[in-house]
Amino acid sequence: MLFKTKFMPLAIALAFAGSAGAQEIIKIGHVAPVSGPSAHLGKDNENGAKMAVEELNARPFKINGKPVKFVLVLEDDGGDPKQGTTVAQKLVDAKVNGVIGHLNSGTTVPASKIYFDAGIPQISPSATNPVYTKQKFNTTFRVVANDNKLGGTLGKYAVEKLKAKKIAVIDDRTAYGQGVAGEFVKGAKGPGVSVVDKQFTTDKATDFNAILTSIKAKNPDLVFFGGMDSVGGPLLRQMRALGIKAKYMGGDGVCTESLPKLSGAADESVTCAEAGGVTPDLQKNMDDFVARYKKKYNSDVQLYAPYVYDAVMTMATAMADAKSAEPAKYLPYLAKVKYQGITGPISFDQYGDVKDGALTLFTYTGGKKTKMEVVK
Ligand code: ABU
Repeated sequence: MLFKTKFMPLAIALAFAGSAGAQEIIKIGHVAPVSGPSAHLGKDNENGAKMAVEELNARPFKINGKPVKFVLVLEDDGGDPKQGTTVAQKLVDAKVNGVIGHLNSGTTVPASKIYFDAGIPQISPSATNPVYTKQKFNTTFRVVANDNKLGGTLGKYAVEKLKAKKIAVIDDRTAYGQGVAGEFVKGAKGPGVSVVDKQFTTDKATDFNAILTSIKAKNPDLVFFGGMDSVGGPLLRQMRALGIKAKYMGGDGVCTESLPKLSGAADESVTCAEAGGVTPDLQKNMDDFVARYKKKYNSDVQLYAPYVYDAVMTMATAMADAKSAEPAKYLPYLAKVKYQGITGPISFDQYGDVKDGALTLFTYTGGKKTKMEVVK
């Protein structure tokens, strides 16, 4: 549109119109729980998205030869499935070009139907329940390994490396906790290995005395917990207070920088896994990201901020490949994207799962999360 008036010469009007046309605004929705028990993890995810968008705008990033401006539309799902669908609809109504989120499987899966119906591409940086990408929605992608790999590998590790024989399993009955615990049990097979107790809690529980008393009576040598650190931390604290000396294992939901503070007992007896793996050749890039994050936010990366950062960059790369940020136009390019991220090379299989998803095993030493090994 031209705004030539008697007060504006034609040359200036053309320059004005040209620059206005050049600055396309691309809205990226980001959803995570920034309230509730997992707010510290939601904030971590949000920070990763902000870093990516600031860096893209600073370049500036070009699509079809023109600099574009990315704007984040931030939503809080509180980790609640119902709130998750409400904010998903809000993002659709806001006409976002794509969505990064949600954090929890329990919110990501129901929200994915809303994005699919609207044709909006979604990349989850952290939801690991396999169902998310198995719904025949062409809009669902994730940049982390799923619970088949995560739970299965942890189960094998418990038996083969930690030599666990009597195993107790607790889960929080969420899509994630129940799923990862189930996969752990499938992986924890071996001569003389048995699951001696299975207990359930919720993602809001604070008192585990009853279930831990039952577990203590079975004298397990390893306790696996499927759930997030806000429950897994106090659970570990109460385990130790009750005199349960068993090794403690959890999935990515407990594998956070906050576990020592939340449990007061995170040490070498704890094994957990992140659903991604940074190989030694990429470690420097990751270390640089972690340092930049610390400088900017004056706090440590909790868990998935680097994966969120990579998810945004992957989406932007697909837009550049497609020469368009229109969802229908860049979606096929996202399905075949190749992006070299700080967390590793990102491309997707036929379901939208990251190809060759790795995971990383951690323990805790001196109150710090300590990397043990990357498992491909
Ligand atoms: N993957 C652990 C945290 C998110 C989730 O899947 O619920």
